[in-house]
Amino acid sequence: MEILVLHGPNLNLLGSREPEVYGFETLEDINGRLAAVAGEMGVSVTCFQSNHEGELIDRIHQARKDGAAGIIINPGGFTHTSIALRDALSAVALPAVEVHLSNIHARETFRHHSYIAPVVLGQICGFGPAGYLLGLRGLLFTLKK
Ligand code: CA2
Repeated sequence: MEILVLHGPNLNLLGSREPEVYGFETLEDINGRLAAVAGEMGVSVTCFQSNHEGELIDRIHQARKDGAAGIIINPGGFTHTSIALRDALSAVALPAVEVHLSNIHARETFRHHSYIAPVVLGQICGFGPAGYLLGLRGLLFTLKK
């Protein structure tokens, strides 16, 4: 079983800036651990990061054709702005989980609202990189039900 993992804008900077908010791990570290844990759980992950809304949307459209069973997405700043990303997730209709490293509800008020949350199975935030592993568990729990 194949799971698509999408990382939105600026997440390529992880590990290099703002460690007090986002920690010291790089995106490569996160993807590596996720792939290892996915392997132990008998599934595989394909990870993709983009700073461009359209590229993320294209990957979501492609997910079904690529045989993905579900999506884990950290939409980054697009969480709070992108109706287009939400429409893409809604249209492709694959089970999806929204992940954030930080607790967006404990930060600035403009981060409290997510356009994505209503079209995913659930939202995980505030657990740092472990959130992706929790998201994978949640997604697989639903897929294997
Ligand atoms: O907490 C999260 O995972 C966020 O999705 C991260 C986004 C932010 O806009 C969301 O509100 C919450 C920002 C990602 C920026 O990543 C950086 C990483 C290192 C240095 C600077 C930015």
